[in-house]
Amino acid sequence: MANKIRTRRMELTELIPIDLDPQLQSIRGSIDGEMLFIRNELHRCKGLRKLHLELAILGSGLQILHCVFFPEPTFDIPIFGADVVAGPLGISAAIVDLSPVGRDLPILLQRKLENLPVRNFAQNRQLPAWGNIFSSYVQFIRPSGLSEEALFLNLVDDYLKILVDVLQSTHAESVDSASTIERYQAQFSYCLQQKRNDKTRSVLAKAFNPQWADRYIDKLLFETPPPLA
Ligand code: BLA
Repeated sequence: MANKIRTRRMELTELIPIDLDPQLQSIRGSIDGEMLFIRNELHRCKGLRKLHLELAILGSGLQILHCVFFPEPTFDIPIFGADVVAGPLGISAAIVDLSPVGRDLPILLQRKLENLPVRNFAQNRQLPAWGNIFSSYVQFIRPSGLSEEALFLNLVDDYLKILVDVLQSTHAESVDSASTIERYQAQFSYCLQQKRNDKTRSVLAKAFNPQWADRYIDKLLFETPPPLA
């Protein structure tokens, strides 16, 4: 999945890496003899202010892929988000969405999503209360077997392709327009809601410590967007 994301990422216009504190690029540790490893990739491109891909191995065989592409608030572009959590018994959670930053997703984008092949998964999972930030096109599942894992991977790739396509035909609006401000606020509340996911915090707090977990979530995973220039 990381390679699929990287391949689509290369199609983006003016993609450049964002400087990241080397201490956060690659994080290694070990607790009770268990290896911990986090690798972060951070970029920006035309229309997206922060593309974050994170791969983590956090003790007890927990493997996580976390990916969020945050748009520039001046662009009418949704937030791409994906998270896959795998334990020793396989993947327990796989989620992907293009989340709205306005009242709804742009019509053109909705049409493209509706034209995708329907994928049915055997086990749909229920979103937690903070998940009201996601669109009606969110897919949150526990994949059953390799064929559903492949199906989910194709779905992620389709969502990314739609994002790349829509970016090519979207132009920046003025920084002080009402819709830019609305999109900024929506992104702000997306970050606040994601921070209410106690599962992320507790895994990081256990692997490192609670203060480290809070700082990591606040400063890297879901840092609120910088003020509009
Ligand atoms: C759930 N996220 C989880 C779970 C863990 C993490 C352990 C529980 C797995 C399960 O219920 O089967 C942990 N996720 C992490 C950690 C990181 C991470 C440690 O990304 C990063 C280091 N979470 C996101 C993003 C989305 C997201 C971008 O970071 C969605 C776009 C969703 N994760 C998400 C949801 C759940 C989850 C909806 C289920 C929460 C619940 O059921 O309460």
